[in-house]
Amino acid sequence: MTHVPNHARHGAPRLSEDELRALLAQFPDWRRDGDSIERRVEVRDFPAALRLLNLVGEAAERENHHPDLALTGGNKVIFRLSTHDAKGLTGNDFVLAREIDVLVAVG
Ligand code: H2B
Repeated sequence: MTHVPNHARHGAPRLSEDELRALLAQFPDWRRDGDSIERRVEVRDFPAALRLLNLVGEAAERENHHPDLALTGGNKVIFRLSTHDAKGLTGNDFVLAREIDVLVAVG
């Protein structure tokens, strides 16, 4: 498992295509879309979606790494991660992606 720190690192370098390929293989629920990675989750209902968004929002604020978030169709949540400072994907995106995976898994 790739080692990941627990706080966004300022000035983190963009990942190379090789690094991205290797990391994405460890994140099967995420798909790459250009300079972002995205995960879509369908939860039980609107309150569950709001709870998940709040938990992810708190994690993001703790890490100072802010995702794009959307809630559509009443129970579908979209997470979209990119490092704006680096204009691309960095290790910081995968730190938060792993945390989102945990929060989704625990419900
Ligand atoms: N979030 C994301 N997703 N990308 C960034 O580059 C980023 C961030 N930069 N949150 C942080 C805040 C930066 O603006 C501050 C100054 O640390």
